[in-house]
Amino acid sequence: MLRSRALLGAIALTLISSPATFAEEPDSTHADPRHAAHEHAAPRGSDHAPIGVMGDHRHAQGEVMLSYRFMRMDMNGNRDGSSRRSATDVRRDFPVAPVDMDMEMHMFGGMWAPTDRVTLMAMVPFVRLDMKHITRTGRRFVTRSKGLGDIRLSALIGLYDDETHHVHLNAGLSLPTGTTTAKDDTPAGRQRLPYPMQIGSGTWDLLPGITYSGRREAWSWGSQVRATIRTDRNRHGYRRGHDWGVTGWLARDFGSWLSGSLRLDYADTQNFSGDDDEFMPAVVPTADPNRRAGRVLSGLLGLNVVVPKGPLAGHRLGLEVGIPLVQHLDGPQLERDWTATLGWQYAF
Ligand SMILES: [Cu+2]
Repeated sequence: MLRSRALLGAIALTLISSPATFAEEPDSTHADPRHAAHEHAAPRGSDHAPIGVMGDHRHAQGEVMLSYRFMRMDMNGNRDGSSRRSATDVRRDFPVAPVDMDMEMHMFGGMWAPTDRVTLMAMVPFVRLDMKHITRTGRRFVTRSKGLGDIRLSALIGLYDDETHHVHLNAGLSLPTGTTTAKDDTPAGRQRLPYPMQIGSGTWDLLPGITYSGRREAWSWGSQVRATIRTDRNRHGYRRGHDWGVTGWLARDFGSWLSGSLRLDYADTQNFSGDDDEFMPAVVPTADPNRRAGRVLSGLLGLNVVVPKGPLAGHRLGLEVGIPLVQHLDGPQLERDWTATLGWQYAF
């Protein structure tokens, strides 16, 4: 833990103290062109990325933004590699097969910009998971877990801004605030639930990324590369897999207050390292640290709305719905079916 903190400190210092790599601000009366545009033109829906993208934009100095997102993911049926596996297939190798999982998250966010170049962001998730299973004897049971997830703190640090293009670094840290000891009743009694039913990672995780966005007339677009790097094993002796992903979007304004978007997202998650020795991976595939990896390419459709006038002027609503186009899982593992994110944002 100490080693991880020292490492994080060193990275943070490097980021803050290397001005040579950052575009110099022209002068103090001339803020970043992105924000200058915001001050003089009415806000547009497409000023922000599709709502499923985090840390896509910065704010002008002194600005605060509050946000709330509701996210849902449905996972139904198993997959091994890129082929589907029925529950009967899975139960040839395991006494218990997972058949369906629903994930819901309420995510509360805050952003604040101490300077035009740097925006700080905090995200606090509350997660609810439930998983349905079937045993070899045909008995069905459901396990549930819920609670505070891993809180994320980030700094978004401007690297380049001009009239059209914007680039910033995402330097984030995930805190081990989510539980790793969620329990529920199973046919074998009350037990610690397997890996995907645990809310937190139990580790301090680095969240590096880089975000690009651009706009020309009614069109806007952007891309973000992101990763989760686990710095250590948790107290049970495992760490979740590192992951990385890349996303790209294209949005078009329909009038000043509505925009629609298309997005592609690729996510690559590795297997876990180590294991929690309370789990028996021969019983159910979700207890196997080597059946967690996967690569998923998703396509997403989104809408962003900004209220143009009236008492709610400036409030934003976003909706984004996605389906996997290609997925390859180290299975058997529950496959992804669809995701949806509905969000609200307000800056002042
Ligand atoms: Cu914001």
